[in-house]
Amino acid sequence: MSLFRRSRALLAAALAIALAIFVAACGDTKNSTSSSSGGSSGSSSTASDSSGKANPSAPYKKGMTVVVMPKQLGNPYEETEDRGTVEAIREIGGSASIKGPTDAGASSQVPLLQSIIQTKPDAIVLAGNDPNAVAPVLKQAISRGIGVVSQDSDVAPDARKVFINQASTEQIGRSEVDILGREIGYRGQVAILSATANATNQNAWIRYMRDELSQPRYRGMQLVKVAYGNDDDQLSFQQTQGLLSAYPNLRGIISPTTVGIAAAARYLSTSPKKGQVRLTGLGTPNQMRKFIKDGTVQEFALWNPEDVGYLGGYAAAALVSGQITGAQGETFRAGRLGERRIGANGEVVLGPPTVFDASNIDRFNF
Ligand code: RAM
Repeated sequence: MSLFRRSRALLAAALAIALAIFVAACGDTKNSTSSSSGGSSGSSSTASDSSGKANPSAPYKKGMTVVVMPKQLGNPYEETEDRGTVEAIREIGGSASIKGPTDAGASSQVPLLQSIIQTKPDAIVLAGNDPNAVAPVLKQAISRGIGVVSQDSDVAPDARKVFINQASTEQIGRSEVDILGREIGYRGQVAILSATANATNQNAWIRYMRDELSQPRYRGMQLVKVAYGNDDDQLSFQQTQGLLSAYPNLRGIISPTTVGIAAAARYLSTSPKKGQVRLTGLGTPNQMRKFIKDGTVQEFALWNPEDVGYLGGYAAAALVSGQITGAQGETFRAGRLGERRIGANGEVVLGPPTVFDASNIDRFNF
């Protein structure tokens, strides 16, 4: 009898422990579920939903909170882009805040992301400064039910659900070389003035630039240097000066960064090499207008940064609401940009870039 009682007591204790473990496990699951889809009326599919099923007609989650992170604060391009994300989230009735580092260094976003995760937003939309440095913290965010979308500059594909690419990576890279080639008659030394050495977007474009330069049409052009201005105005200015003094025969520079091309144009505009050393790349019309007007630059390209961010905002809203999971072929509504489709590797492409020159620059204001 006493043995029986003891066994019952042991059994009860074992059951209590098992129950406690079960409840604790349920508690975790519940927390992560509610932070991603709580309040959603209808769908239970989210970015972290292992069932992977999207419900395109699910309503937007009510009271959605989104954190938008640029590569760095204070860059007019990034500010315009982030404005677009905030606008999209507001349109669907959510709220968005912008948090970012003051420099575009590889790991400058990591501590910020760590503290953002603690506040449990529904989604994080970021332009990555490095594909890998931010990956562990973003994976942690995903595992806690936070929807992660990269825009402008991608992160490792398993550290986000969707990537908003401004235009085809290949088209951007090849067309920059094509523009410069035409301007210098396909002959002479050329250099690239990039952003940081880790930037996913610039590095991807540069890979296509190198490939384009290896085509027979460019055999008279030699790429002598890839310099890095770290998306810092002063450093980009100094790097331009350095390129011109190290390569006196330099014929052209491609700067695939809005910070770099504006700084390089400012340097060239007062240099005796103005007009001789051709400069092209990716710039904002507002920053480049005066250099087009004074003849320092003939042509450069870009997309509308606000639209990149706006598309990123709608992708985040669709992800959080279970309308998409990030799988190829899924579609979502993107406000004034219409319906958009997710391509391979979770990528959504905004559209072709615009080339700006003296004939059209005054039609743009960003
Ligand atoms: C800079 C940033 C940004 C890039 C543009 C073209 O503002 O590096 O990531 O997309 O240039």
